[in-house]
Amino acid sequence: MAAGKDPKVLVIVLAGGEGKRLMPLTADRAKPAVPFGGIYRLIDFALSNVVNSGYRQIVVLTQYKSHSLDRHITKTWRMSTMLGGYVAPIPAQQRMGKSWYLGSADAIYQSLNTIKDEKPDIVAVLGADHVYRMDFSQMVDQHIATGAGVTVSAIRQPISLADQFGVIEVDAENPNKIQAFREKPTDAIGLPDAPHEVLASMGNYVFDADVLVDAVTKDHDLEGSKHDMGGDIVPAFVSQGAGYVYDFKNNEVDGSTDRDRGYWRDVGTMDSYYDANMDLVSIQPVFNVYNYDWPLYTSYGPLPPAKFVHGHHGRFGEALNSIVSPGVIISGGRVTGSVISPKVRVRSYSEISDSVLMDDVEVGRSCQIRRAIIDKGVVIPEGTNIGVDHDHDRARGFEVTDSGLVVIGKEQIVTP
Ligand code: ADQ
Repeated sequence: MAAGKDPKVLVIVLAGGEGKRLMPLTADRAKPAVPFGGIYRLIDFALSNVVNSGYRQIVVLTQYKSHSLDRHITKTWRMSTMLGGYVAPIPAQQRMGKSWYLGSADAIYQSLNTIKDEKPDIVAVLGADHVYRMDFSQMVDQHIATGAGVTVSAIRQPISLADQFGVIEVDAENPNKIQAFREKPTDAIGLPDAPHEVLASMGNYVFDADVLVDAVTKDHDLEGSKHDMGGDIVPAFVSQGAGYVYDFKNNEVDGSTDRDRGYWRDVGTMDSYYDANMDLVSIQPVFNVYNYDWPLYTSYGPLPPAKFVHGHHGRFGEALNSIVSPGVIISGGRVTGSVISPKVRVRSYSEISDSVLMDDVEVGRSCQIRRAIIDKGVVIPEGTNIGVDHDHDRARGFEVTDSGLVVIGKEQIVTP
């Protein structure tokens, strides 16, 4: 579209991902619905960014186990209608044709009616499963100024992770122009000025609306295409010399500090999911959830404040270097370095360290819990140890990752 006019922007959030590597957390919910940081779901970060960027026309394409995702979107984001916009979840099964989406480009193809109805100038296509703050309007401005076919936002990542990302090589003469884009390569080459890093796609794309419609329509009929944004659509633009990169390090968000500027976490694996949670609990967190200039929207129901009380024989209930959500009661137990979600109970003589406890987890007396992720509703009986002896953890059916994290699925039965 031409520069100089205020563009009409439609946002399409891709929220159909299965998130296999986050099992068991994704056993019965889509990855964007995975709880994070106590009171959030992963999709809240993308949607908060969209709303804070000033965009109000938002469709969320869902697919895989979307029940809790739909419920969360409806509960949290219905207020956007009051702001003159909408956040509309569109489940795959209600669309044309018999098949569910093949890939993310097919999801857009099947939803083309939303673009035709809305008649935007620009469509921003965003992933739904990263933790970050970003003002998308800066990327849209660059897209319009360069006249790109597609603009892809990018950030440097360690080369060891190259096979998890779309890896971008830029033109030496024009660092905004993408010379090569390879989806999840196993033989990536490091950057000239940083051999241990690559420039990774963040999975966010900006297109002129008519250009996107044309691209996914052509791709639909293309033999051999996997109908994937990163695997097929973006490389097609790059091969025509029309792919541009937006460097995330140039993004400025209201209220961000030196510490959390440029923060972006892919939480695709259990370790990265855990690390991103731990980024919230240090004394000076690398990701600052207390930035009220760029609020993070969510909802967790009408809950009372968290409470810390004496437990058995006057034992202190306490938490340190931790995030403690509403509705939590810590009576006589001790929590350190942990993320504690709504309505968790911790009882006397129990010690929880470096862990993520999701909603409604109940910890009985005298338990030891270390480096664990415990999904919703798990009841931990008196005297249980978790993360203390990994053989014992495995024997009880808990997942233990290579790095020694113990993961317990939703409502899984736990024995001491
Ligand atoms: P991946 O995350 O591996 O890589 P993908 O699984 O397609 O790619 O997920 C991208 C987004 O689309 C996620 O938000 C996911 O939930 C959603 N999604 C996937 N399939 C969908 C479908 N059929 N319908 C609706 N939504 C769907 C992508 C890019 C890489 C980039 C990384 C950054 O392909 O190039 O580097 O994101 O994490």
